[in-house]
Amino acid sequence: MNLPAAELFKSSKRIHRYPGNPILSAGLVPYPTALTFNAGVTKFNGKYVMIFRNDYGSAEEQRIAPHDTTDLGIAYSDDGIRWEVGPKPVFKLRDEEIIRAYDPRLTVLDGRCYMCFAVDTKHGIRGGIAVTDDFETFEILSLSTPDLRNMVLFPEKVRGRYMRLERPFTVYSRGGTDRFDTWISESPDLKYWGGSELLLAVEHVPFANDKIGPAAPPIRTSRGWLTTFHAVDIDPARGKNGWEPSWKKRYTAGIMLLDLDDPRRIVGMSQTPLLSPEASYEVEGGFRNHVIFPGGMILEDSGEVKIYYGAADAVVCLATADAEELVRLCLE
Ligand code: BMA
Repeated sequence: MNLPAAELFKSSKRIHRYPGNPILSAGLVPYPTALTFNAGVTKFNGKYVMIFRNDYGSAEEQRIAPHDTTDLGIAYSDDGIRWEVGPKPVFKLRDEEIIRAYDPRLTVLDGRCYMCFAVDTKHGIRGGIAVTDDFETFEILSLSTPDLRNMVLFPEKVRGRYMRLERPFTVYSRGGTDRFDTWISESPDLKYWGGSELLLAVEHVPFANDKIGPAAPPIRTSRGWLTTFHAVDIDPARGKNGWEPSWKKRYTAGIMLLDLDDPRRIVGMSQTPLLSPEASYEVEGGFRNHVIFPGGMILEDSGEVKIYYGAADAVVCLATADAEELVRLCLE
């Protein structure tokens, strides 16, 4: 399919932005914050729970100490739309070696809540997995070798194995630039990971020319594991577009369907983005404009899917769709 860019980068008609977006922004947070985005969202013990990335400090402060400015905050909701933010951040990693943890993704598995997150260290970016039962105490189960981030867990074991999608940063072997792909790995215990295989390569996504990677953790449907991914296109002609002097990338959200019994097999993938930056809160006023980054996906009993996404690296937004329609979109 060779669509002109104006057509290729349109959001799908099958997804609807919540009219009250953004659902979470700095103004709702009762402690110092500048940007609240890239949240993991799940349902746990009957409540919606969100853990969001909290970057604080002004543009100038971010430039002076870009890594001393991130922790993770928590918010709860009864309807998945109106959120109440907890009184203080719940997760922060920082020591001699570790600079910060960010971009959480939540998965409830066997009654416990697991959180994948990225960790900037002085020797590379690592992917972490922690588990919590109360959102106060988190036990870290594993930290990957660098460079790896954007890990998401499947909500069930498949053929007795825990599964995750992940995005290594293969810089040397992919030509010295961003050509990053989505991989899949398995584990007997969530600590030791192996059996890794390439799942989706960037060159197979018509709306990416830079890199791709997982977004929100997959959900089970009768036709397969439905999962979003992030896709990045870069245009050297782009310039200042946010807080930074120059930002040339655009982040869209794609969607694909993986085989239920063998998620290493892609059953179908939409050839155009599910969500592409279009709304004002996605294209202006953010830290990096033209960024959409899903971090949470919830399937309701009604068949409605709620997709939570970071917009412009500044706020958390909600979009909804019908699960069956998303499956159809992947299979067309
Ligand atoms: C990636 C990560 C994300 C962010 C995105 C766009 O590299 O840092 O947290 O949303 O860039 O800035």
